[in-house]
Amino acid sequence: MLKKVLIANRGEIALRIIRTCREMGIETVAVYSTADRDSLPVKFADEAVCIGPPPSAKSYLHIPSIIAAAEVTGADAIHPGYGFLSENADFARVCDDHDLTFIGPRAETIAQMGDKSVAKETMREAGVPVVPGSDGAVGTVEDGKRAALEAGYPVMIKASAGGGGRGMRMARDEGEFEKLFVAAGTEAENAFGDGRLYIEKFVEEPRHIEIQLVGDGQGTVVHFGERECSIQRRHQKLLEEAPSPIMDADLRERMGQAAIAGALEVNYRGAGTVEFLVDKNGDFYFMEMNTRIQVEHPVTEEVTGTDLIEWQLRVADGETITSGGRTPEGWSIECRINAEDPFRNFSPSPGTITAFHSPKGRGVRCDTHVFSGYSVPPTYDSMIAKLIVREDDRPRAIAKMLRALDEFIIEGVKTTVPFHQQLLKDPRFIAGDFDTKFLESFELKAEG
Ligand code: MV4
Repeated sequence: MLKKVLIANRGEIALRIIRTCREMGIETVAVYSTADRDSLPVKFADEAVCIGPPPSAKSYLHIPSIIAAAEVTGADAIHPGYGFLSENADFARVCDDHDLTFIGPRAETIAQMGDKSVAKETMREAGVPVVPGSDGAVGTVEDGKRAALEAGYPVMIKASAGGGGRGMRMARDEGEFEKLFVAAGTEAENAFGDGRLYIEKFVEEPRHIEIQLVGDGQGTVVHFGERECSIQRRHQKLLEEAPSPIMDADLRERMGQAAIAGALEVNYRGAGTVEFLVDKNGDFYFMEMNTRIQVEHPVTEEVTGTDLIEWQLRVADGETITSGGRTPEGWSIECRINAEDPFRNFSPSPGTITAFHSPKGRGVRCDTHVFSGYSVPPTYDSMIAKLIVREDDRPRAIAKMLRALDEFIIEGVKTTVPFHQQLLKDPRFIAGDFDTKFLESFELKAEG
């Protein structure tokens, strides 16, 4: 069994991982930048090692410091959390080279899924539905135009090295294709040092629905149902729920089996998420695979009664999966509470939190590293808490979330709490009638 795990992350996810390790009797090592010296992960871990100054490149992304911290503390594994090094294949390889267990997929799998055109081809070979378009990356503008004509306009031009909406263009017709193709290629080259592009048909007003799975790397992959993630703003999720309002048992079974088939194609080990676009007709298409634990994993934990961090630790340690996944029961919603001003275009609002009280009560969970007196550093992402509720059905979950949001006391910084309060009262949201474009037309009312 794993004896000591180093957590190469900060904030709520570092705390979340420490908690499960504690429950499993695994010792923990926190690493921290000087900006996080007084943080809860540093207090709650068995040991803590400072790895550098605030900028991520010199601390949470600095591989030599993290490996050194693991070696001096005698850790035998590293959990990367989400963001930072969690989907960095080189880091996973360096861990292997130092006989440290990387808690995640094999380095090769991370690299394969990180290249979005390779990931798509891999899924296609496994029989997973993919959006019609080019076979992998296209070499030239001419090849791109040919693929676009064949798929039919409008099309998406996507960067192989991209993902999460970066380096993406939509072309309405052949007339504008070349300039958008060149622009996307230049942007991808500058952002990722890799200008390769692939083409696919544009899916109109899709929903973003993702399947949570866990594989043991020994031939077994199980799924834990879906999460509805269509409530996004500029590719940042703000609210997630499980199940999806559009899901039925048949669609869940087909999407779940597709996700499992894709993961088995790479003999997947670890927790992973297969993201799908779902169109108006209920047809679904592979979009991307995330090879990490995700921010929104708690809604799946709540409706399936599963500790997904525990599963990550178990399969990383070589345990085989002997029982199936779980079918969701009841309803769970997560609101991301960010230190941002929703009335000022969600601009960051770092600073000291002078008063903090989190909502409580039956079916209420608040994953946060914040306490009264905590200073939100300007250096990292602005998420300060995840408020998660669980109830028997969606109307009750919405009512519980509104009650819980009302209990939040956060003074000193602006937060996304008022945004969520208005969203949860929107008739279209309440009806479950929304897609990934919903927030573009959602009008926040001034606070009265
Ligand atoms: C698409 C699409 C429509 N058609 N692909 C955005 C993030 C990246 N993972 C893929 N994305 C999209 N790909 C085709 N062929 C629309 C989006 C998209 C989107 C997807 C999920 C959630 C929010 C989104 C917001 C805008 C565009």
